[in-house]
Amino acid sequence: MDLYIGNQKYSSWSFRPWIAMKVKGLEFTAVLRRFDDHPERVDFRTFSPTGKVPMLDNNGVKVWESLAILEYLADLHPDKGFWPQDVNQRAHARAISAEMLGGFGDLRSECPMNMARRIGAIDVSEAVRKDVTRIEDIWRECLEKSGGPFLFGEFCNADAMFAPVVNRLEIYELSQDVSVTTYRIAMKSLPAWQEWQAAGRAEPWIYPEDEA
Ligand SMILES: N[C@@H](CCC(=O)N[C@@H](CS)C(=O)NCC(=O)O)C(=O)O
Repeated sequence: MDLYIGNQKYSSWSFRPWIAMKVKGLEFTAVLRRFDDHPERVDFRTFSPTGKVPMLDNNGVKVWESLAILEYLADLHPDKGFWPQDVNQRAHARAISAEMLGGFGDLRSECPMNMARRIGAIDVSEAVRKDVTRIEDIWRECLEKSGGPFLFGEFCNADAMFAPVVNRLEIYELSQDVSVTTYRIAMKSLPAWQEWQAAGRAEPWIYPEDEA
C-alpha cells in the first residue's frame, strides 16, 4: 500500500491519513512528492486524479481526499478502531471530521501547518478567532464526554483530521484553553507524531508562502 504525501513540514492534508495509518500499525510506504518547482518535479496529476496529495494506492485501487482515505481504511480494518465502535459516537466523530474537511478555511489559510516553525504569535483576523473558538468547543465537548486522552477515548479518524490543527494552535499561540493543552500533550506524545515532526524538521525546503 502506497500513500503519496507532500512535504512533511507543510502538508496538513497528507498528515491526516499518515498519522492514522501509523497509529493503527498499518504496513505502508509513504511516497513523498515535493510541492515546489525543482528539476525532478513530478506532475501530481501523473499519480493523483486531482493533482493533489494525499492519495492512497492499494495495489491499483486509488483513493484520494483525506477523509475518503480514512473511511476506506476503516472499511478495510473494521477491528482497528479507525472510528469509535458506538454508533452515536461514530456519528459524532464523522460529523466533526466532515466539519474539519469543509470548514475552518480562515484558520487554514492564515495559519499554515508548519512542523519546523518556532512558537510565536502572529496577527490573525476575527474569522480565525471564531474558527479557534469553535475548535475549542468541539474538543472540550469530546474530551469531557470521553474522558480523553483522545477525542473519543482511543485515537480515531477524528483525531487524525484535527492533528494539523493541534500544530497550528500551538505554533501561533492561538488558544489558552485547558482542553487544547491537554489534547496537545496527548497528540504530541504519540510516537507517530514525533516521527512525522522529525521528518518535517529535517526537510531543507522552505516555502515562503507557508511561513506565516
Ligand atoms: N480536500 C483534499 C485537499 C488536498 C490538498 O489540498 N492537498 C494539497 C497539499 S496539503 C496539495 O496537494 N497541493 C498541491 C497543489 O495544489 O498543487 C484532501 O482532503 O485530501
